[in-house]
Amino acid sequence: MQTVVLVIGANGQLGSVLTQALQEKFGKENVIASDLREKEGYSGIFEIIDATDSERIQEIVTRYKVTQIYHLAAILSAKGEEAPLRTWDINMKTLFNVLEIARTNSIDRVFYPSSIAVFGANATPLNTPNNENLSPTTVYGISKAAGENWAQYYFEKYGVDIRSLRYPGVIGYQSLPGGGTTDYAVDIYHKAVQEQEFSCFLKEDTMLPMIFMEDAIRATIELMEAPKESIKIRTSYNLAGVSFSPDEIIAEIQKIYPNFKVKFEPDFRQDIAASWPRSIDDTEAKKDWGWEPEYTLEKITQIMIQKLREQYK
Ligand code: AKB
Repeated sequence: MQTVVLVIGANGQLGSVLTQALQEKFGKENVIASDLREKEGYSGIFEIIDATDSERIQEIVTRYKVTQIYHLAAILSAKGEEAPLRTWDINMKTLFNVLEIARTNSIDRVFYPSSIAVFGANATPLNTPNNENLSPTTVYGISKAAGENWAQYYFEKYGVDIRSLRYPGVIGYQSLPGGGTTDYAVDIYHKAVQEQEFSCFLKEDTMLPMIFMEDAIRATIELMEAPKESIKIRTSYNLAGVSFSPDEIIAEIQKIYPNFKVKFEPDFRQDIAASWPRSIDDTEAKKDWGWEPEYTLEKITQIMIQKLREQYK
């Protein structure tokens, strides 16, 4: 059977790059990108979908005979705190719509992104294990922790083949993040390349788990390609790339831009970051489906600066 993929939230930081990778894999005619607004200059099939509207998702699933859904739409950690109940409503309603459509349409596979935000201050801060207790401190984290359990429920009760990763902060030159606590680690490169001072909303020694976009995309596709029997965890897999603090990323950038200046102005996002692990243990992902990250902070920095220089030329 032909794989036809629907990506919900295709305009986002991860969605825009993942959609392109899926087009390369399955062909442009088999990938339906969707979001609240059409993306200018997008090449391929695009449908406007508000994922809180299940009839609209159903219409698109039926029209294109969709076999896989990547549900990427969500309000992230920092933005979510501005309107907690609305964030809960949107994050959960969109997930339930996707789960129900997957169940009633016998969708082959669903991808649901989780996050390091499911962990809270009670978790082991270094090398946090996959089966650590979840005590999230943000509404985004609470919605992801609940979502992981619902994913497992739909798998066990209805056999919906839903797979999930707990992403760390994703760093890429292709797209901009929005509304997250890890966003500084992308913004900082844009400022460095424009030779401007950067104002950092985290303290200099706040270490967080991060991953380069290429690794994040490859992990997602490898997880979705893995044979069903090898997926042993049906809540979500810890996914690690690198861990670093603002001090460490600045030191790497200053190897290329020695005069790069940063001032520290921690805000409410510092408290969120302080409640998250400093590094996470992804042994289960390595063991079950062969995950192996490739990119170090040094390599990420070199590529980010080279690619952004081309963009700002
Ligand atoms: C955020 O900072 O909210 C996200 C995430 C780690 O899930 N990037």
